[in-house]
Amino acid sequence: MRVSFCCTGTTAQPWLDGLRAALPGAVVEVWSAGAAAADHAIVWAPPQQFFDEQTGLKAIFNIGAGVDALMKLRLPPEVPVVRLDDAGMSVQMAEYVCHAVIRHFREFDGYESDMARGEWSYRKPRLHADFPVGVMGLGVLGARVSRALAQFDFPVLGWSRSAKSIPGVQCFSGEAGFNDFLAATRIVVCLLPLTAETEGILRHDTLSRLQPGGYVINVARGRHLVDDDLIALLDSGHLAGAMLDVFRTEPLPEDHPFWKHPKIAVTPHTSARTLREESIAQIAAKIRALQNGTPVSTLAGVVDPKKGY
Ligand code: NDP
Ligand code: OXD
Repeated sequence: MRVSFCCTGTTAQPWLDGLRAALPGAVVEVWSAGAAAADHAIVWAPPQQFFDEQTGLKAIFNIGAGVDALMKLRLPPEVPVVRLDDAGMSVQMAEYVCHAVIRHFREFDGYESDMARGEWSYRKPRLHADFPVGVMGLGVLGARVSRALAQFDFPVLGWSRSAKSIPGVQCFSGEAGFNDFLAATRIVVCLLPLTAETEGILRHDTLSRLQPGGYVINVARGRHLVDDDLIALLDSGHLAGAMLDVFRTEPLPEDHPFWKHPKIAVTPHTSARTLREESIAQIAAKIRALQNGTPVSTLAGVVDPKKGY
């Protein structure tokens, strides 16, 4: 069995060492133009040439949860794409989002500014009931984040394509549920995949339906958000702030207004990182299962090409 590794921006050697240890007997190598045909591909942002040349693949493993960049390429038809299914990301995402929500709710950003000025001053306690948090996307990450937020007594709402039932979370679904979801939300968290349906979903007409004093946390993809609409709603006072981890262009260009906006906090696409050991263990287990004849449809994380995630 041959496994081809083609992950842009990733230091290959530790992955190769881990994959070789987890798949004894397999030839695991970094792809280069003209390489021998592989059975399985492990990819992140590969060039189109990779798929043009690798015509014998049985499965394509993406070393991230989001497959939006991959789905834009011409992929071999009928070859399953398998994304990371949690692999240690959901706890990181829960930490990030709970931090962002609590930082805003408890006004820790304000206390940091006070501290910088040497000022000892209290803010009035706020009520959880006044800060309902709405999570867009109730998949592997969104479900974990929703449950974590509910532990802190925030009213939690969730929105997904298909109907869900999560204890402690008021669930809405589909277009029919979107308006009610937005109207009941003050802090919105985006954990949707980027698809034709979700691109630009955080825009003026949707964000203006949030409760006054709304707050935006985008941890999914930069193209979910219309940047100028966010700035307009922050400047008009309808939105109180935003914490953003993902951007239309990454790294965020140095002249982008998000860097200096007083109501925006940015982090460098770090809310949930791919963890190498967990990811290798998950991918190797799936490759072994496929080699042993397990039907691909039973594996977690298989992408539906029609839905695009
Ligand atoms: P999942 O596929 O498990 O979950 C996606 C959720 O979005 C599902 O609940 C799905 O609904 C819902 N959804 C999809 N399309 C629509 C739609 N049109 N309307 C309403 N709901 C919709 O993905 P993950 O939870 O694993 O990951 C989510 C995203 O997070 C990734 O695609 C990636 O972009 C981003 N991400 C960001 C990271 C970062 O570091 N910033 C790290 C990892 C991921 P249904 O359940 O009905 O299918
Ligand atoms: C992912 C990411 O999709 O890191 O896994 O953004």
